[in-house]
Amino acid sequence: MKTKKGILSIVFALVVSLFALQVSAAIQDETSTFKVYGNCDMCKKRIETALLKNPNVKKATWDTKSKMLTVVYDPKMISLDAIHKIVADAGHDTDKVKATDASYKSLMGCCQYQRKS
Ligand SMILES: [Cu+2]
Repeated sequence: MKTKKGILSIVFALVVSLFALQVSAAIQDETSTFKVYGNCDMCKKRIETALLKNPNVKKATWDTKSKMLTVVYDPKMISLDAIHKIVADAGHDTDKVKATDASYKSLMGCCQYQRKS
């Protein structure tokens, strides 16, 4: 009888700690805001869609006016560098990673934002 109770309390403790882990995982999502070059609503859709295709990106919002991207992601599963890379691969320069000329040129004319160099 005593061991049965012991096992039960261990199982109970395990269930409680698993639940706590899940809750803390949700809390540990990180939010980052950085500059992404683009022009219009089509750029917005392209940038956000490319990011949200990745299951480790929870939220992605690009502001057409300020050109700032706010992204919520799981830092244990994806790095901020990888997020910059996704945006650059879609054809949009970020303040850290530049898109390749080929992916920039594949953008529609109205989306070809002014580049620095
Ligand atoms: Cu555009």
